Amino acid sequence: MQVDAEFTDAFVRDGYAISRGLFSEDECQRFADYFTSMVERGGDGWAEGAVDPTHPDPLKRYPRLLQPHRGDDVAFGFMIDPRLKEHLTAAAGAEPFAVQTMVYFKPPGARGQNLHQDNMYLLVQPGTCLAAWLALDDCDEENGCMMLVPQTKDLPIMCQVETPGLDKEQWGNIETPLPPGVQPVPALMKRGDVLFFNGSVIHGSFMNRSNRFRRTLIGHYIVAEAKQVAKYYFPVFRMDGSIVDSGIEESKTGGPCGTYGEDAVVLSGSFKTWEAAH
Ligand SMILES: O=C(O)CCC(=O)C(=O)O
Repeated sequence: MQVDAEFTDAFVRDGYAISRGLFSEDECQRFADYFTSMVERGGDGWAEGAVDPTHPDPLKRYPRLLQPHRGDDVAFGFMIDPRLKEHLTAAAGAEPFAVQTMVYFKPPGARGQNLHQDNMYLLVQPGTCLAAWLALDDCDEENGCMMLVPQTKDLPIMCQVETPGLDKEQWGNIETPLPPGVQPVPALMKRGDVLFFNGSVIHGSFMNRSNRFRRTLIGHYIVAEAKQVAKYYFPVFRMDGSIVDSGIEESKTGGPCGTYGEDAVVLSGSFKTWEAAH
């Protein structure tokens, strides 16, 4: 498959790019039905926490599914889909390795995801991680589409800040601050579009204020030159589905994080890894 030069140019320029209509309506309907049935019958062991069908919080009725590819063929097939492989390879310049799948349901009324950088969790070194975010429903600002922050593709991991009250609309009270003068932009997507972005890009999503679901199937990858990734992401897979059993070690620490100085980002504090915090 030939990857559009416009896609690659946009990814290299911005650290993110959307490939329109990469998956068909039918494929998306099948994924949406398959994973919605999975969570509605209890998550098959992949749900984050117990599924509580009567809970007032929509995210407890429809929690996200984490790492279903570790036992589910549909999720595994998505993760190593050749269309994703081609786009990721074009974007990163070399074929990456696959480490994660996730399904978000984001039903009506669900809170969004705080602004963050994915490499704060994956801790890929050297290089970064990559995400492929497939829209299983049309996404817009009303149902809480992804929000991307321009000019953040080369940032180090930034120190997160407390924002009291954020958890009314998002998952918690801590978020990655925006560079001075820069605002997040909405990623307006149709079902079947795939958003690709690197692990430095600050992104998140706001509340779903519509009466529509906003479901997504996500794959996470690490660049070819990576030598370390956080423990949670093992096993690491090649894009042909085989396991990588040497050459990539566990990242151990959080290390320094950045703050916005007068003219440049200053590396100062240190952040706690997700694994250390849980
Ligand atoms: O789908 C969302 O709202 C957030 C997803 C996200 O932050 C991610 O894939 O890293």
